[in-house]
Amino acid sequence: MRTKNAKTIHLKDYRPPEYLIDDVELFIDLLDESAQVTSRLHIRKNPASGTLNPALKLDGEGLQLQAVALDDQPLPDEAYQVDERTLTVPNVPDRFVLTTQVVIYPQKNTALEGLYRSGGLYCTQCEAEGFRRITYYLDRPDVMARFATTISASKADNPVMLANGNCVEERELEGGRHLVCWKDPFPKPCYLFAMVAGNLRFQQDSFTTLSGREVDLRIYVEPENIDKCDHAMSSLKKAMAWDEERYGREYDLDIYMIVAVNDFNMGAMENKGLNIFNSKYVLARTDTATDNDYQGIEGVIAHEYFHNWTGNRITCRDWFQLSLKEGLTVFRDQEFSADMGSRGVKRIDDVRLLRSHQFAEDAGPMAHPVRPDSYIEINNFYTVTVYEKGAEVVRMQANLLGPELYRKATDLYFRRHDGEAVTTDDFVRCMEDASGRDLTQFRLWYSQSGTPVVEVEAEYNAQQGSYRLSFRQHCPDTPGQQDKRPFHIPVAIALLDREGNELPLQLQGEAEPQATRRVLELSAADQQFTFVGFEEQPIPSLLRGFSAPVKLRYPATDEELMFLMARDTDDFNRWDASQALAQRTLLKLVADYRAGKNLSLDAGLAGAFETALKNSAADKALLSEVLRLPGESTLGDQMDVVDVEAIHHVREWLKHALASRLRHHLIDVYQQNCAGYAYDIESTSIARRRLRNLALDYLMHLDDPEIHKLCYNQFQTANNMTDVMAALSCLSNTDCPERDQALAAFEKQWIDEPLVMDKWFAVQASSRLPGTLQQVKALMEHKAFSLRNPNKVRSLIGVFCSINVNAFHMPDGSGYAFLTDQVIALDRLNPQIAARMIRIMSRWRRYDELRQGLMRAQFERVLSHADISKDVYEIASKCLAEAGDD
Ligand code: B3K
Ligand code: ZN
Repeated sequence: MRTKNAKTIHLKDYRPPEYLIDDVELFIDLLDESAQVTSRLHIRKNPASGTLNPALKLDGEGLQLQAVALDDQPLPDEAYQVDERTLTVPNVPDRFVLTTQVVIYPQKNTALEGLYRSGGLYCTQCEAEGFRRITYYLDRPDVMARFATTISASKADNPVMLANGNCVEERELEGGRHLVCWKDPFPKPCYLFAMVAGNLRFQQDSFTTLSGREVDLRIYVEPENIDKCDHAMSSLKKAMAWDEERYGREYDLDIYMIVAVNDFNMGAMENKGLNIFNSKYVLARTDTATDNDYQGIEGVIAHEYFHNWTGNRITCRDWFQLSLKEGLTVFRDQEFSADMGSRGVKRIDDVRLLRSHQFAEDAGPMAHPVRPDSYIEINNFYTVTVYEKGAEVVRMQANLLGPELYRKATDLYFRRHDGEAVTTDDFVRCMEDASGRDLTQFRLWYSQSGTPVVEVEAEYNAQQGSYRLSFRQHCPDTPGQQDKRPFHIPVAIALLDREGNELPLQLQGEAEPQATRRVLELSAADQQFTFVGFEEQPIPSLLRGFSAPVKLRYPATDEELMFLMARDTDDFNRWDASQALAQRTLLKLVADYRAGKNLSLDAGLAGAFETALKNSAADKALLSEVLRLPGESTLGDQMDVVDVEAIHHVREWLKHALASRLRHHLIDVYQQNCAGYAYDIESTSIARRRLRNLALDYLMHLDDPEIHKLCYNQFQTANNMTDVMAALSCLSNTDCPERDQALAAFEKQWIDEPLVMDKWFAVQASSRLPGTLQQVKALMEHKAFSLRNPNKVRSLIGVFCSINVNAFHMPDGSGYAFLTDQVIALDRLNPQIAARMIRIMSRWRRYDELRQGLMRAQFERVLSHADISKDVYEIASKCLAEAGDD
C-alpha cells in the first residue's frame, strides 16, 4: 500500500510561506518525446515568516532534474537535495534568482494533471497541485507571482501556442520551430498557470467593457469543431455583461481565451485569461447538443468567467479555503442562470442536486465541513459540499443582508482584498462590516458538517386567533464531529388562507402586521414564534425558495400538500409539495410491496397529477418538474435500509399506473407541444420540450406498440438533439424492435463525434432492461470507448454504477466487482477519476447485510492492492472506518 504518501494535512498547521516569489520566467521547449522546462524564479524571504534562515523547499513531482543555479551560478550537487517530492536548497540569501532545468514527459501523462497531451494538443491542468509536475515551485495558493512564459515547438505541429496574459513576442526559430512569449501582469498563484499548443482554430468576437475598453474574445477548438462555438461565445458575452451589472466587475486583460480539449478531469478551469475547458462545456450545435448541454455550457462558461474576480484576483490562502472561491462562484453562476432562463426551475434543479448528492455526502463517511479541517488528497475535496453547500451558505448571507447590503459587502470584499490570498472568514467579515450584522454564529455553517434537521410543529388557537410555529433543530454526528452547536438558520415563510392568499404577518408583541413574507431566524435548539390576527387556521408555506440547506420536517396532511402544490405563491414550494406527496405515495407502495400486498393507485396523487396536466397551458417549465417522480436514490434516502429492488419495482409500477390512468391527457399534452414550432433555445421552448418528453416517457411505460412507433418517429424526424435523445432514451429502456434500429442508426450517424457518442454510451448504460451490465462490459470494447478519456468513463461506467441503481446493486455483487475492477485499472492511469468512481459505493452501510458484505469486500480488495494512489486510498479507508472514527 502506498500509505507512505498518505499524510493527513491539517488546517490548524497552516503557516505563512517562508519565501515569496515575485516573478517567474518559464521557458518550455516542446520536443518529440519530452518537454524541457527551465524556470527562473525571483525569490525573496517572506518578512511575515518568523523562521530564521529557513532552507528553501520547492515542490516537484515526476521531474527529471538537469541543473540548478543560484543567481546564475551553477550549484554543485552537494549544495542541494532532491527526493521524490522536493528540491531543498539549505543556504540561500534573502533575495535571489533560482534557475532549474527539468525534463518531463507530457506524452506519458495519463493522470491529466500538469502538462499533458489530449489528442494532438498540449495542455495543462494545475489546480490544485499540478504545477509541481511542470517545474519545481512553491506550489501553494498564497504565493502569488507575475508569470512570463516562453514556449517553443515545431511550427507544423503546433502552429498555435498560448499562455496566460498578453502575447508580447512571436518569432521563427531554426529547424522549423517557432517561439512565442506571453506575459501576465497580474500576480497569481501557480495553480492558475496554463499553456496550450497544437493545431487549433479560433472563433473571435469582442466585448466593450463598462469603462470602454475593448476585449478580444477567442474560443480555440480543433478545426472540425469550429462550427460549434456560437453558443459558448454568446454565453461568455452575457456573463461579462451580467458581472458588470450585478457585481460591478469588469474584465482586466486585453484578451480572454477559452480552449476546448477532449480529455479533461472535470468541467473546466479558470486559468487567468486562458480558460481550458472540457469540450463538453464548449461545443454545441442544434443537432449535437441537448437543452441540458446548452444550459450546462452557459453555466460553466459563466462560472469560469466569474472566477476572474472570485478566485483569481482574490484567491484562497490555502486549500481549506476552497469554498471561498467555489461556493461564491457557484452562487454567482446560479444567479446568472436564473436571470438568463427560468428562475423557479433553476432553483429546483439546484436544490434537487443538493438534496440528492450533498445531503447524501453529509450523511456518509466522507462528510466534511464547507471549510474542511483536514485532507489526505485535496483533489478529493472538490465536492458537492464545498461547491453546492458552499453556494447555499453564500446565498443565505446574501438573503440575510438583502440586495443592497449584499452588494455593498461584495464591493468591500473586492476593494479590501484585491490581489490577496484570503480565507472564508475574511469574506464573512466583509459581510459583517458592510451590514453591521454579527455573523459569529452563522460561521458555524463553515466549520460544522452534517445537514441540520428542523422539526416544525404548528398550533392554532381559534379563540385567540393566534398561530404558533415551534422549531426544534439538531444536527446528526458526522465523522470527527459530535454534539454540534445550533446553527443560525433563516426560514422564509408565508401563511396562506384557503384561497391561497398570503396573510399579513404580525408577531405577538408587534403593533401592527408587517409584510406577508418573513424570514424567521433560528439560533437556538428550540424556538417559538406566535403570530396573531387570524380568523381561521392558516396553511403554512415554510422554508420558501429553500431558504436554508436543512431537512425540514413538518407533518403536513395530504390535503395540505395538494393545496400547496396547486396554490402556493412560491414556485419552489409548489414543486416541493408535489415531491413530498409523490414521495409519500411511493414509500407507502414500497411498504405494501414488501408486505406482499397488491399495489393500488393512490387517488389523491392521480387526481393532483390530472389537475396539473389539465392546466398544462400554465407554466410548462414548473409543470414538468412537478410531474417528475422523485428518483430512486432520493427514495432510498428515506428508508432505514435501502431496498433497491422494491424502490425500482414500485417506481416503475407507479409510472405505468399513472400513464394508464392519464393516458389521454398525456397524449394531449404530447401532441399540443409537438408540431409547428421552429427550434430555438429560448426558455419557453425548452419548457415545451421538457414537458412533451416527460409525457412521452410516461406513455412509453405502457408498452404499447402504437406508442413505440410514435417514439421511433420522434427519434427519426426530430430537428434537434433534445428530442432525439429523449426518444432514444425511452427506446433504450424498452424491449421492442425499434430499439436496436434506433441505437444502430445513431451510432452510424455519430461515430466520429466523441461528445455525441458519450450520449450513446450513457443511454445504454442507464437502460432498465435485463443484461445491461453485460452490455456495458461489451461496450467497453467499442472502438469509441477509452478508459483514458474521463468523459467516456463517466458516460459508461459512471452512469451504469450511479444512475442504474437497480442493476448496479444486483444481489450477486457483479456490479460492485465490475466497478472495483475499473477503479483498480483506472487508478494506474488517472487516480482522480478512479477516486471519483469508487466514491459511488461510499454509502455502502445503507444497504442490507448481504450487499454491505459484498461492498466491504470490494473496498478491502482495493486497499490490498500494492501502489494504490493516495486519492483512492483516502476514499477507501475512510469508507471502511467505523462510524465515529476520525
Ligand atoms: N477550479 C476548477 C476545479 C479544479 C479541480 C481540481 N481537481 C474548476 C472550477 O471549479 O471552476
Ligand atoms: Zn469553480
